[in-house]
Amino acid sequence: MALLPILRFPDPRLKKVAQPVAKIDDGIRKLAADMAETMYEAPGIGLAATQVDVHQRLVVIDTSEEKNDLLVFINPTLSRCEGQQVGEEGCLSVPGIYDKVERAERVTIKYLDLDGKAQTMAAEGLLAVCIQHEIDHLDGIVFVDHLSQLKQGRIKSKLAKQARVTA
Ligand code: K1U
Ligand code: ZN
Repeated sequence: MALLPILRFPDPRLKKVAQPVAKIDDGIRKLAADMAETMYEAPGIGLAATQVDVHQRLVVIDTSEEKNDLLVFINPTLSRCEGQQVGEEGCLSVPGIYDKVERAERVTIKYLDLDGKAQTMAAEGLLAVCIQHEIDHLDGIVFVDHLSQLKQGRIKSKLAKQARVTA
């Protein structure tokens, strides 16, 4: 397995729309394993292929306390969204920035698993938020895109300052 570099906002590659995975082969299985290792090491509760500069529709998530419940979603789609929740979000591509985003409270997701089998899952709470956040990444959307222009400007300045200090 390998740790993959994570793109940082406002890298324009985070805006690319990912393409559906055409064939689930050993390359895709290795990508999923490398993404899971990268997510656990970060640490984070989710990671989309877009964030590691692979523009295919693949997401890994683990919102469990024990970090022992890895979910891999290939070609995920939201078939149902219900209710509303507002929660604080972070992003491995926007380090050190957290803000409130409105999301659906409950979602139903359709996807392929690593054996290429079609699956359906219902989720609520943090898992539902994380699923929506990761599918946004596949569509080229970062959580800060949900914030006001004023907040986005402040975040860009803060990240640029951080980058100068660490350079
Ligand atoms: O997509 C990503 O960048 C991962 C992101 C997922 C996410 C977090 C919070 C709300 C919605 C989506 C993260 O994992 S940020 C890091 C984080 O939330 C976390 C890190 C360590 C322990 C627990 C959470
Ligand atoms: Zn993110």
